[in-house]
Amino acid sequence: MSADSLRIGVACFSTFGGSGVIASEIGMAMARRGHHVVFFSDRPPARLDLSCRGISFHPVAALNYPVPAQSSYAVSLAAEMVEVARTEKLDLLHVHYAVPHAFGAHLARQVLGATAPKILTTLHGTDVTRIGADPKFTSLVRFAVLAGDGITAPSHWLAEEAHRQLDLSRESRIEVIPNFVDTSRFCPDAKAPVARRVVTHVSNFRLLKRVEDVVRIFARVRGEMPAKLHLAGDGPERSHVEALVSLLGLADDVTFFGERVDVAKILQGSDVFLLPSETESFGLGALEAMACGVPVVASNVGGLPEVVWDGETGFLAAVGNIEAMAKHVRDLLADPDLHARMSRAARTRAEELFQLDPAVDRYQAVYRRLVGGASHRTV
Ligand code: GMT
Repeated sequence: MSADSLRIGVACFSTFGGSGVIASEIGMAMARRGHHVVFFSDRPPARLDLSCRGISFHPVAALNYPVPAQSSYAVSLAAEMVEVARTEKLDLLHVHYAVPHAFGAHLARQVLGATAPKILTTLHGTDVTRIGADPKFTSLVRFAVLAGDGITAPSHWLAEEAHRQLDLSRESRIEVIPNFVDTSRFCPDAKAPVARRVVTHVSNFRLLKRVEDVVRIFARVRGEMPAKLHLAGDGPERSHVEALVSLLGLADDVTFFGERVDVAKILQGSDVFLLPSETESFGLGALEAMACGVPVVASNVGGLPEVVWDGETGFLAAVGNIEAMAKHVRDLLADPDLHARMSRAARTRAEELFQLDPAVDRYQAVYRRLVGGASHRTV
């Protein structure tokens, strides 16, 4: 390690969601730049490559005592952070998703006192729009977010929402660092056959993703032309979605891939990406699809308009407007010129605005600023 290398702790979810992907990608990129990066999670995050030099992983173990009836993850996380911060002399803790990670980091910092690392909190979405917006939790989330030294968000929309929902004063600066994609891994597959008419959706199958809308949109498309639907991911709504697929007689044309690490390969085999979510702070899956040259049809909510350009890299429609989204998908599948134009525009936009390295440069600059003594109140 060189003298200006940082020692960074990262707390994130291990699941397939976008926050864990972004945390893993930033951590691996920091390690490639010579920083020492320690990950904290219940198990290794799905897309984290532990063979990367400079990366280590510390499992957050549950309390090994039967009295606390429910898991106390924030307490276990804080305990792990305290131990590792002392042994590894961490400069900074970067926590992804405020709950419970910002709480764990704050608790660790109280214990560590003067030698404590700085804390950067990256808000991701429902930590603000669901948990933070719940009156019972607003004050706690606000407290945890403000207790750190820096705050980032992946879209202007989420930064605004955080100010509003958490009642943050304008002195608390939230830096917007858009999510990003590795365009060398997520790229069009030149060898893929054309006009396969494959529609794809990737998510964690939570209610807010409206995966049933995906199936109903596909049913309307399939009623007018041969097409296939590829569904990747897993989550609480999966059994309902499977039941709907059977009910609509679509089983022969729908494939459930489950949770997959090779998302790029699934996207490369797609013609249209569907994301009809009820809310989305950014929509990382949409960006990954665009990088693969796949136009996106999505709902016009949250940070999605900052990612998908309506009419250029795909189409946006009101939440729940199944008819409009089905029409957009049909137009894309039926018109090779339109599809080729939007495919090129999607790839170009991903390359021009959402590359990995410039985003990591910005995170690195924030790290250095915080370790140098700045905070969200002073920048
Ligand atoms: O906030 C969530 O519901 C979970 C989170 C995740 O771990 O995937 O998703 C959010 O963060 C992603 C990465 O920044 C964004 O791409 C997603 O749009 C965002 N989800 C929501 O806002 C619903």
